Amino acid sequence: MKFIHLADLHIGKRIANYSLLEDQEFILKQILKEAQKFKPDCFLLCGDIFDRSVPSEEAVQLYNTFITSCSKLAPVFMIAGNHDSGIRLELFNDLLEKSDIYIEGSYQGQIKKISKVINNEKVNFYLLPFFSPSEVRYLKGKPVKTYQEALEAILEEEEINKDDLNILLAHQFFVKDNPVSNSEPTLEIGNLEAINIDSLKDFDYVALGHLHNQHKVGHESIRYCGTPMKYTLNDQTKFLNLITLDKDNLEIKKVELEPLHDIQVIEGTFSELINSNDINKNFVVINLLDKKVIPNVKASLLNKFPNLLQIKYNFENKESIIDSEFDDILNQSSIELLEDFFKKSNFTLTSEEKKLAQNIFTEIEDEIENETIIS
Ligand SMILES: [Mn+2]
Repeated sequence: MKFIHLADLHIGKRIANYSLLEDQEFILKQILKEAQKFKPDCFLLCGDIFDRSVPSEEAVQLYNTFITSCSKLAPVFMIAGNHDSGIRLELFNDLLEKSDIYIEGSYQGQIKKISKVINNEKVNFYLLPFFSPSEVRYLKGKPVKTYQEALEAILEEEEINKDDLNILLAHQFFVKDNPVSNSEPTLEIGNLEAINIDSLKDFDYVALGHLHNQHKVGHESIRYCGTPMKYTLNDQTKFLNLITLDKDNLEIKKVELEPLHDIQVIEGTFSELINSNDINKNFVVINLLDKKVIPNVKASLLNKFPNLLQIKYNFENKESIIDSEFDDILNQSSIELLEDFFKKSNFTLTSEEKKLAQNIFTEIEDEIENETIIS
């Protein structure tokens, strides 16, 4: 059988204050294009479909278009991640199942199992949304404390028929060797949620979501597919995972996904950057090599880098320079500051505009003075 493994779409996510919807739409269209060529037997979506539990209208629209398009090509299996609202995600799921869209939003005390016959082979899909130990404790009535114990309690009662092809969808933090697994608890926060892969050995493929860079966990068949686009500077190049699986064979074809805008670090002096001919629409962090603070630097650089995330200076004693600049500012009159601001943005105020601004400033200053007297 053939399938496409996706996770961590985080539809509706923003970086700094920029909406990524256009970028996400661009990537999802690429995925659909590849899917049309690959002709999968199903799509697996392993959680963090949305970035927020209450997504924006635009995010819901994009989700709607994408899932509808997927379901026209093949059945869709979906679980909720820790970012999703399980209840919202699984809205109308009984009705959607009639259209071959299977969504499990929250763990109900038993893993949702859907069986299909694909290419004369019985395939069981186990849909396990993100869970916490407390939910499992409550639903199973067992004193589980860790994520590890919770998963063991969940899988204990599942009968997995090894003659069939068994695929698990999950959204947790899996590691090859988990130091927390046995008796010795550790205080390392990063490991508290970790679950080792020992209990996954009965599955032919474990489709994971949660970690954003794609990698296998111990075995080729236990994998995080990663986000379909970069969400941080540290993210690696993104690939779509086209998977062919049968009882004794696993083949993973990777197709590079081209982002609409990349995320990158750019280095240079202010004058180099501002005099470059091109407009760079990537999401950029700029390392400025200048040895002093440039006034209005962000406003100016935004003209060349409209998706500017952050500006960093690389010299020491920055504070003292900023302070002396503050002194300059304090010594200037309002109208001088305004003229300066426009000059740096390449505008010159006409004498008429200057007069108008001066009148406004005088009015405001008078008002402030009067207020001070009254109070
Ligand atoms: Mn995520």
